[in-house]
Amino acid sequence: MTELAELRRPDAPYLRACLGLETGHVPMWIMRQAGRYLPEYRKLKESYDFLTLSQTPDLLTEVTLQPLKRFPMDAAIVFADIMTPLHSMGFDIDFAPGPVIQNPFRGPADIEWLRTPEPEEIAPFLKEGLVTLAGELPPHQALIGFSGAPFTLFCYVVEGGGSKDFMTPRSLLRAEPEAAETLLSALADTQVHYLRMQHQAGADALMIFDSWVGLLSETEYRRFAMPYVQRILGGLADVPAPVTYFPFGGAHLLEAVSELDVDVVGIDWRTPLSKASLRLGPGKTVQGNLNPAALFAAPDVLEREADVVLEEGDQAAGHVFNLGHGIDRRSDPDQVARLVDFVHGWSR
Ligand code: 1CP
Repeated sequence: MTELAELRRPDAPYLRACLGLETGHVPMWIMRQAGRYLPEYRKLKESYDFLTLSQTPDLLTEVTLQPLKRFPMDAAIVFADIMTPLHSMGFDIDFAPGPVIQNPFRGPADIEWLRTPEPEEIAPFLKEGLVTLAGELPPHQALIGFSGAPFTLFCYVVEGGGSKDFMTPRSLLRAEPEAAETLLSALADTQVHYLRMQHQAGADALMIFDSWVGLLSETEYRRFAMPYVQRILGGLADVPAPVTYFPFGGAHLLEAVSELDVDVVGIDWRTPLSKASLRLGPGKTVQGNLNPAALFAAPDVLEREADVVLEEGDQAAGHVFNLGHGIDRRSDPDQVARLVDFVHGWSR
């Protein structure tokens, strides 16, 4: 567990809420807050593709700060992707707009070229961007670094891109368990180096996205996903930064998730925060979980739905307000402005 005194920005409400401490207002940020719903992001996309934007220090810094220029968010999340560190493992990845892996991992033969990179080889452009960002953010705004969780990354690099059911990776776990384990371990070790680098460069908090664990039973989760998340957490044990774990679609896994040594658990919109918190047990802050669709509702309906989330979150050890998944690209920025005002003006 991280101590407040070890943090670089001990007064930032987001970081205090992660540790379950009192805050003047409920802190908030929005998953995918830098992205296509913002006209200024779409403008940059006319000149640069996603890889260039996310791999050029000045550009990734600018995009990270775009939402903070519009809205008084309590945290910035660095503009990268969960695929960003995988280039250094030997994967050839494009974006169209989701990730497309030219050389998917399909079995033992691919162990030949798979690499666990040295820490300094992983995304040096991101390190440079984080140093700049940490210098630019005021003390009350926190900087979040992130990675994918091994199982979710495994899904993409075995499938070769996005999928509804990721049947190829789920088959590989059974057909080639040893090769699958080698890949999962290499993914975990690379994320440890990558997350440590992000903290060292200036990230105040770290988040691990496990977007596809909803495909697994609890038994499968405990075998193929959870041990590798634990391997990452073990590798971060001496890093003084709150860690958030987001098992999207994982309501059926919360008892297992409660065993993870993380400060915050992200909850998607399907589970009320009070129920999630009871199942996670004491001492864990919850993050979430307004339905992203609520941003398309009339202002009074949006506020009513946000109020329910705030009341629910008030029953947990700590609450970081967020959407229950990434913001939809058709969302109206004015509705986001309204939401931030409402959350910051809400008092228990
Ligand atoms: O053309 C574009 O604008 C590219 C779209 C895009 C963006 C803006 C991609 C491709 N990635 C990103 C940035 C990104 N990805 C961030 C930035 C920080 C922020 O939140 O503002 C983050 C945190 C991610 C994380 C990410 N990427 C996840 C985990 C969260 C989740 O959504 O569940 C996943 C699964 C990805 C893979 C990915 N990258 C991009 C897309 C479109 C996808 C989904 C692909 C699919 O499954 O079909």
